[in-house]
Amino acid sequence: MTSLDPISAVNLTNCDRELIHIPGSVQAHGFLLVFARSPEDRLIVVQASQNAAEWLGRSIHRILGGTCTELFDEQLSAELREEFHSRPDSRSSHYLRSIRLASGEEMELITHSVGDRLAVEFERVEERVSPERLNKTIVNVVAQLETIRDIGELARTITVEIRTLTGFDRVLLYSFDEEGHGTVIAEDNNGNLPSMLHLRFPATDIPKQARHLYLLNRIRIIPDVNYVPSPLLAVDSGDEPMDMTYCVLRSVSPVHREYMRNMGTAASMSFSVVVEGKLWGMISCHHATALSVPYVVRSGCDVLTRIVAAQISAYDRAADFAEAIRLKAVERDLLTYMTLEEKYVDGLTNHPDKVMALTRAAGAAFVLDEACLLMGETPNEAGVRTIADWLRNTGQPDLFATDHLSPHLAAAEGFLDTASGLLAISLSQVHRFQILWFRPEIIRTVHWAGEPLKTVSEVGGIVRIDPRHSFEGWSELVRQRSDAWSAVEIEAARDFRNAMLFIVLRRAEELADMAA
Ligand code: BLA
Repeated sequence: MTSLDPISAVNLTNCDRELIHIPGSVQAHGFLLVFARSPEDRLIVVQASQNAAEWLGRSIHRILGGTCTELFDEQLSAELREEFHSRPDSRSSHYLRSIRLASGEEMELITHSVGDRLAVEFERVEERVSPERLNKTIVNVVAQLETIRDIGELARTITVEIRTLTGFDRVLLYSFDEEGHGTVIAEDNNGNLPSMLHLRFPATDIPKQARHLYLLNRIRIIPDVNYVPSPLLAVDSGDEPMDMTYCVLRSVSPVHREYMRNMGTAASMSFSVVVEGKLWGMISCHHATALSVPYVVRSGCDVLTRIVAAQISAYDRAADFAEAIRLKAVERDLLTYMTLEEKYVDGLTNHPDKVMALTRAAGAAFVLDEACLLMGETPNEAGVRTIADWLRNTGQPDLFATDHLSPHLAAAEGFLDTASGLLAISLSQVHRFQILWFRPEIIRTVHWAGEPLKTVSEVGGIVRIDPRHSFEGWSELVRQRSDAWSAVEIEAARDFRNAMLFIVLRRAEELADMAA
């Protein structure tokens, strides 16, 4: 069996390498059987978690290599054979039904297939939930959607509904920024665990491979962080341990278990909020003591999460669309002014407010061969020239955008109050014609949950990775950055550049015609 010891990993990059999809063990609230089909269409157990022996009351040696009918009745064996036929390589788990073991224990069966194998997970049933209650919550959320107008309100609603449905102490909606850092944007909490609202968590708290896995399998449950993992055993010692991406019982990374204990949470459950194919955020539920939630309730929460994701996508699109239309009108006005003037540049310089409005900038500058025209809040002429020369002389693209200019150009540290952010277009490599838009520095205070970078520690020359111990608030001032340019604003600059190229070219042709 594969055994990985993530605690001895060396740095935060290695943290991304832990093979969390093949932990080689399961959590203790159930057991796993992996079946292959014999040529006679019999189901043979090729891998099993060791704890199957206790649940089934027979030795693991009699389970491994045995057939389905030796373990279960004919009806269940037939149903599992049918699963094999109807869901080849299913890539998502599927609820079959509940059964009662010989011990009298009730288990829910969840299946999925990977390649030519069928994984059957047996999960202990702790609680029955009435379909009416589930139905009521879903109908309630959908009804509220009609009146909810923004992400904040939507986020608050979903955390309240999921907490009511599941009984967790704390439910958070956690959204990721471009760099993968997360902010808690909504919370519903009964007071047993501290509030995390508005706190920020570093991207390293959920490493890359975990984010990838959470895109494939959108529900993660850890009913009791203090469980004893049960190893997965195979009939054939050369067999690869099962890929558990789609397993509900997949054993948890030891680093993450330590993290949960440091956080004071004994149970957790997460749902991935996937917007336009990307992990936009997570709904994260915590409990101070062990807590399990039945499969049907988890599926209900998953449906709610998908509704929320679709709604977020709709809000984003509607907002982008409205902004794009607004900027298109500004662009149209500018182009009209240009065509009305004999010297088209006058059409722009006579309307500085419109030029700045095109990208929602605080200042702008035109650099045309020797001329330099400034409008709004900009660096002085020498400063603008320094920036424009740097763009031109270092081969920057014809469209350049940053909300953090100083790491690109050290001299920009002298103009933070006007040019922490820069959006620039260049029209021609031959004649110099650049338009630069500027945004000032916005100093922001970011409230982290604990100091973010203290995850690698060295004790007696041994470097080890620590999930954070401290979740006490810790503030950081973010400097030298402006408000970010949105994709719509950057597109407006690109469209404007294309339209201007067309006008400039037409003017040149007209002049040539007149001269001929
Ligand atoms: C997984 N980390 C996770 C998960 C969450 C977080 C939500 C998903 C599993 C779950 O639901 O418990 C992090 N949980 C948070 C955050 C909040 C929260 C930020 O509630 C905010 C309120 N973690 C580390 C370091 C490593 C690490 C340093 O801090 C690696 C060295 C790893 N986190 C880690 C791994 C997983 C994880 C490997 C995947 C666990 C798994 O699915 O097996």
